[in-house]
Amino acid sequence: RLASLGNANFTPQLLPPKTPISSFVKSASVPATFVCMATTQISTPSNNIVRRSANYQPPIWHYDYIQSLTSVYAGESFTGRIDKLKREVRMMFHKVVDPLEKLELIDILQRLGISYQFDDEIHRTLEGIYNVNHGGEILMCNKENIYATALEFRLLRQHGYSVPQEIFNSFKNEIGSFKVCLCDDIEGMICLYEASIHSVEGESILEEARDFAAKQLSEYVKQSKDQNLLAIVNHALELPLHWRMLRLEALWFIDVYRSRQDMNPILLELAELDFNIVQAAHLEDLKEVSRWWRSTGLGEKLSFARDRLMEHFLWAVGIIFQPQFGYCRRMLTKILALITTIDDVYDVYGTLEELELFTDVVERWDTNTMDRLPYYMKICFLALHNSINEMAFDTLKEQGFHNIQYLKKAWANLCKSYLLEAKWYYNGYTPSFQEYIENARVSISAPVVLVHAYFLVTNPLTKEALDCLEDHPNIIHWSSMILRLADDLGTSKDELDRGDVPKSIQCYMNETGATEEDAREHIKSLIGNTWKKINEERAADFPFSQTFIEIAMNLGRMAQCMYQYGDGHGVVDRETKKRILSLFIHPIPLHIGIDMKDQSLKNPS
Ligand code: 0FV
Ligand code: MN
Ligand code: MN
Ligand code: MN
Ligand code: MN
Repeated sequence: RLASLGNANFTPQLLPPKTPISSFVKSASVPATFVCMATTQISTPSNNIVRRSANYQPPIWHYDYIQSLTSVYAGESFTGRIDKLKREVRMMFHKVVDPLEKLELIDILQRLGISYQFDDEIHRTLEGIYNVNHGGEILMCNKENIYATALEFRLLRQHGYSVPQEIFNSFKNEIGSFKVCLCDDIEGMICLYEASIHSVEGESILEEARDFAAKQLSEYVKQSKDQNLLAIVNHALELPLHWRMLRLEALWFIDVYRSRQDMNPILLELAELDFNIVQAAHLEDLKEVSRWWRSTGLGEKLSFARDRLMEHFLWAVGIIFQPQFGYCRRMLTKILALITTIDDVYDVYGTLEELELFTDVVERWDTNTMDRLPYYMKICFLALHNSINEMAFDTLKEQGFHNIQYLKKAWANLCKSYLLEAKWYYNGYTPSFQEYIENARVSISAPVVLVHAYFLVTNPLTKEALDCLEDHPNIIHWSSMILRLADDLGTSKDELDRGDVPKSIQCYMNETGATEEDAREHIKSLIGNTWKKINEERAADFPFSQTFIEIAMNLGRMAQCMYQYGDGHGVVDRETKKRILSLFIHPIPLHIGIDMKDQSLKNPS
């Protein structure tokens, strides 16, 4: 059997190590066509190889351009101002007494993208609210106020507190449906909708709440004249807050917040300034990692592969944006660039025979075995080997722990899953949905990304967490699912057009007879369910840090962002280009007084 069908936590042993394909084919009980076609492919003489092409666009962000980028927000010039603004915000936490106002302050800080500066204050405040309101089953927030209840519910769940869904029961009528009168409160409906996305499987009250709120919001969209509120409602309906890429969301919200009646100029200035300072730090990361990419030569030498350094950096920023994680961001960018290159080797360029060899060399992780590879694969393998070993060296140097075994195993598993897909492709085999997804959640590379990310952000490492990491933890599993399903929604059309294995949509259609449209809806609903599993994991007892859990969630968010309008990773000159410009190239024009270094707090004019 190629894969276990029943157990979702099972990782298939795709190929016994170092088994030649002939013996693999004989020993596996697979359909006869599979065996026969595999043999045909192997005997293809290497001198008349027909290679596919993906016709990827060349990169639009060139090395010289990236190296020329600078920011006036780099360095220490604004430190004094930032510190002053931060002190003001800390004082707000002390001054505000009303619990709802406290919650709103936290919500705004999160949405503006600056809550990472106030972790302690936020934790202390939420702890206090939780103890008062949920310690003894009494809700201090007004039971008639759906807005306040939903806001409190969402913030507490976001921060790992267990708040029961039943707190929404007081908004239902005698026959158990949500009261119709609630729908006049559009802010409340938005809040209820965003709260409902934090459900776990089986929470039917929250499901009802989501459907109810979504329905009211859709009605509102049809008749509203208030353009500002309309934009906010549409934004929520398009993709809920919980699933959104943090930096883009911050940028969007800063804009919304600027024109709000109750805008607090201190919060706005801090958000704008902090955004620009973080952007300057990102630019430094980008320039450094772009020098690495150029030094590998992969972009030029492997012309069939995607040359996407800038886009990989965007992924990395989506996964972790805080300025203090620059090392992690740079290493993740390298990892993503290597993954994409190798993915194209398997999906586009390599012959099955070459792919067998490459997989074997990666499994052995041994440069002595490299000579069997064609030149383009030698370049690829040695770049991989050098880059990953260097990261392992950093961990060894900093923490005294040798992690090569974990890293190389993740890469070997990735390559084995790629190889299995290649075999399916060459044999015209369509797996069942379950069989497909067992392998595809490995082949989407999220386990590689997350295993590396674990080492990049964890210090000190613990044996408990390492054991858990080896054991295919659920959080990695579900994060991989979201990435795979979102990727399939965005990329499978082009993939099938140029020749590739059937992806989740096609496997599902093949198995159930569903139309493509229905299959896509089904995949979207699976993404929603997978988020519920992630919500459950987030509350579970873990040996992993909050940072690591956030990374796993952010990978899912980034996937939904990148594939929101199609293949934002392969196709670079549309939405992705706009996003890159606004995140990395253009600072936010500051709306405050002229002298930034002036220590007085001027209001925006
Ligand atoms: C997706 O490409 C892609 F670029 C991947 C998986 C490599 C980078 C990984 C991350 C950015 C997380 P593609 O659609 O070709 O992937 P599949 O697996 O469908 O071939
Ligand atoms: Mn927290
Ligand atoms: Mn691919
Ligand atoms: Mn692939
Ligand atoms: Mn794909």
